[in-house]
Amino acid sequence: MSVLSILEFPDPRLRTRAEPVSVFDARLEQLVADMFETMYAANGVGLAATQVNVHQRVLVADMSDDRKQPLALINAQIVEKEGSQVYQEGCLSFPGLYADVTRALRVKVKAQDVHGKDIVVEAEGPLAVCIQHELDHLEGKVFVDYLSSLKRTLLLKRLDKQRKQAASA
Ligand code: GNR
Ligand code: NI
Repeated sequence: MSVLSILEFPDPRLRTRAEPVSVFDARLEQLVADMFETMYAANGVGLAATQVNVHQRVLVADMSDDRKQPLALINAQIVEKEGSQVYQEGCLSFPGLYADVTRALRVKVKAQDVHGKDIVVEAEGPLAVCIQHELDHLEGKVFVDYLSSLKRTLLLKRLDKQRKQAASA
C-alpha cells in the first residue's frame, strides 16, 4: 500500500471528468487500498480518485469516529435525493479553506463495490454531504464552485496568502 499525493487547487487536472470503471481487477483493489491509506494519512473523511490523478469513477469515505467503517463506491450514481442541509465543508485539495455549502440532506446511491457487485447506499447528514462532495470531484467540480464569486474570490485570496506565508516561514 502507498500514500498517494493529492492534487491541490488550482491544478487543472482537478477539472477532469472521470470515466466509468469497467474492469474489476487487482489493480482496482490496489487503487482503493491506496486511496484509503491516503485519506486516513491526511485525516480526511472522503477522497475521490480525481484527487490522486486517477480519472476513474472511484470514491472512498469513512465518516466514523473510530475510522473503521470504510466505504468504497465504484461507478456511484445518485438515484434519489431529498431535503437540504447546510454544512461547513473542507477539501484536501484546498488545505485550510472552509465554507458553507447547501446540498441534499438524504441521498440514495447505486454503485458497485470493489468486486463489481451492485450495491445501494442510503445516506443522510454528513455522510450524504461527503458522498455528494466526492461525486462532484469525479465530475471535475469542487466545493468552491458553489460559492458566490465574491465569496470565492475572498476565500481563494486568503488561501493564497496562507500559502505564501507558509512558504516564507
Ligand atoms: O476530509 C474532508 N472533509 C470534509 C468535510 C466536510 C465536507 C466534505 C469533506 S470531504 C474532505 C475530503 C475531501 O477533500 N474529499 O474530496
Ligand atoms: Ni474534496
